[in-house]
Amino acid sequence: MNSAIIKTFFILLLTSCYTNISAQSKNVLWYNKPAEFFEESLVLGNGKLGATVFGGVNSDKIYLNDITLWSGEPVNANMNPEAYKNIPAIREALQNENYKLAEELNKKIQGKNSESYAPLGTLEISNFEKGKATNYYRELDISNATSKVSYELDGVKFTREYFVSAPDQIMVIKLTSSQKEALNFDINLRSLLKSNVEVRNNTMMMNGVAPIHENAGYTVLPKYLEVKERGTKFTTLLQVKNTDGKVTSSNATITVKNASEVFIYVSVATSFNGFDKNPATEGIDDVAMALQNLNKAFVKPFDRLKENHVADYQKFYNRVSLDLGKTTAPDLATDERLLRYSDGKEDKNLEILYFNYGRYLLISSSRTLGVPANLQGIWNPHLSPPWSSNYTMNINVEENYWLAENTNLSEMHLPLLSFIKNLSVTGKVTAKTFYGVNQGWAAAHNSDIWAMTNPVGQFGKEDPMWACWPLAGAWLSTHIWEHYVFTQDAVYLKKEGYPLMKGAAEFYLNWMITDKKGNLITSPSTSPENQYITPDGFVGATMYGGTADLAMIRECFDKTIKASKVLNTDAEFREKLEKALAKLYPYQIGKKGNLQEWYFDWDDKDPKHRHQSQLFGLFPGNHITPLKTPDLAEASKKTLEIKGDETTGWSKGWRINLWARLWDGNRAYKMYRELLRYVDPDGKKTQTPRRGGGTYPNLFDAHPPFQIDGNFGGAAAVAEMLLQSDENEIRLLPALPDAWETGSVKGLCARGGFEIEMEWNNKNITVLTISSKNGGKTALVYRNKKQEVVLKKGQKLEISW
Ligand code: FUC
Repeated sequence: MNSAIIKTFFILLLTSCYTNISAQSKNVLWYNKPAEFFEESLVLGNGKLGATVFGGVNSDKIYLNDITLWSGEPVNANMNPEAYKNIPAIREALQNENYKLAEELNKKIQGKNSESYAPLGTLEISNFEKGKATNYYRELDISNATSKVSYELDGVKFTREYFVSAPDQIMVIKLTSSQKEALNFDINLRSLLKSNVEVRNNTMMMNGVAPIHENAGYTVLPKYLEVKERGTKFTTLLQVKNTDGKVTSSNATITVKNASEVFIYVSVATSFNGFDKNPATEGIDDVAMALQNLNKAFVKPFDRLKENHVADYQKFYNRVSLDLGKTTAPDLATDERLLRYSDGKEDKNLEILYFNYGRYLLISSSRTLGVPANLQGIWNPHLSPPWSSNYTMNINVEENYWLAENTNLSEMHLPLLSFIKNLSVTGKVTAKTFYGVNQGWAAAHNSDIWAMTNPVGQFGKEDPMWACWPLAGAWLSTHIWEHYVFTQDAVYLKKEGYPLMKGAAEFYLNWMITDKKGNLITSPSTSPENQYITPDGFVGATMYGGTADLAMIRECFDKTIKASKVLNTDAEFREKLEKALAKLYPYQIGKKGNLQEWYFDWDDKDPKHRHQSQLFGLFPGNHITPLKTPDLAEASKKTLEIKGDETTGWSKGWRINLWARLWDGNRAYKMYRELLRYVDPDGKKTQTPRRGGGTYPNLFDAHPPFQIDGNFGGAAAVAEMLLQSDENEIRLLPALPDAWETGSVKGLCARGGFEIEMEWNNKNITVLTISSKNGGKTALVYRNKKQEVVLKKGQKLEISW
């Protein structure tokens, strides 16, 4: 062998080793069989069009979604105009400590339930060659947001590549065969909704309409599919480009024969034209929109579309990178990897993959203004999805956005922020008609694409424990402040953000009443989805002065005060908020040393309940900290101990953040590992099923069922373990677990408009770089050292410790 050949041999050997190493990846989910269940599929999205790829051999199924396709039409916020007249009677019952009566009366403060996120359709590619494939491989590469399938059938290698592009608003699938003219397949489209499919000039068109649906509580009514001339229309267009072979069509099928390379282009549009526009009479022309996107994309070659897509995606994704040092985990398919990890084995890159996957999911599901990522992001195959796949605002929709700012995805926060603006419009009516408050706006437990803000419960039919809760405005207003404080975008704060914050604060200022001791409290009040037991044994939810209400109001007022100072405005209003803050019923520590959830030290019906809203001030709020309020931090810790660690996916995501804020890295890490515990797909029947809160084979969060909030909460928690900040300081590695003793991270954001890059070894920071978006001052805190830094706009500073 001459030396050139030897050199090539070693390069090839090295490359193959490298491929194996990189397969145990921080960026690739891969499998050696097609998905059978939804929770095994791989998802793609451009923040509007979502695709769920199964990658089957004989037949490939791809669920399609459009984030703007929901049942219903603009909400009539004035649906229960006299509900507020019941508030005095509820308050009186509560004042007389008649909780049973208060609970009954609270049902009068209810309106309709939310609308439901609709499944758009299924694209199916059915191969003529049937048989058993060998060398099957399926992957999702989240470093470029592209999925691939390859396999061999009778000695012929088939490949498919899929992506959903944001810049070109198109889904593209490339199919190839290694042997010339071996591609033979049919393409079909179908929908669970009322729809029609036809093919003209080899272009397939599916038109349909989402139902008008008065959801009686997460169930499908028989009337659901009966549509007249109302509801959101949708169009899916599909066109095939081939370099050889033949494309023919019948009524509803496109057939490809004897081709070697084929490209399928899919565009989708709906008539949704904003939360307050009737999608039937004032809607966008969905046919024209889908056609325009298809035509524009179709003339572009695959490689160019892919280049545009990858560049656009990586602009966001590449902002952050995380490394956790040496790992010895073997090269396994992602489902096996997750199983192995669930058995307690080390796999640091899987921990990073989950973090990266959270960022991937947010970039892929949150890019449509006014329409935030819903309970399933954008990926929903069900006609009647769990909890209507709506916006649950007592935790879930907010948790979706916990990673937006700190993992450098500020733009992805905008769909939620613009949605808050919509809520403030219907919320003005809700404030008046349900709560009798003529100032500001209010929002309650659920919402939907129509920005409904009314308390749900189908006008008195459902339990106040979850239906009656008007605190969403307070919670959401803190997202506005977070956006400002991370980006330092004072123009946004002034023009859009602050008026919304002020509106939320005005509502609560006027909603609160004085208790018998002169403190400000809410009444009636509930604590999200939890129930108390009174000393005489009554189990209920309605009471006064719930800790969670007051914690959210504290944050809302505090942040509104800060915003008014930044903008140097509303001094008088600010003073009112300051006075109110000083009068709020203070936190109470219960007999068990816990942070009391109820006004009184009552027992919980379920002491291990998944919600922990009384800890709001610790996270996502920040008025409880181990330094500023050590007693309250200790009581929060006790509360978490009492609750234990076994809980649903989103709840684990929250608790990891809470432990991180208590600076207990090892406990946070323990729970992070539990969040990544393998859960069987919902429909899978095994002898010893693995169920509970955790992670499905496709790394989707298992509540169970699938909810995306746990993915986002878990990813946010990783950032929270590495970096915490407020308006004045940045705390470095505040909750670093022993398992992450060596590592580096780049691109995490801190409040004040800073970005951090750092390396650590043996749990000690070795190098740190801080840069500033807008110029400003902060203090870097690491262990017991504190260092002030002042940076100019765009300045970068390297600091050694
Ligand atoms: C809240 C939670 C449930 C579920 C639902 C979508 O009601 O209590 O666990 O996550 O939202």
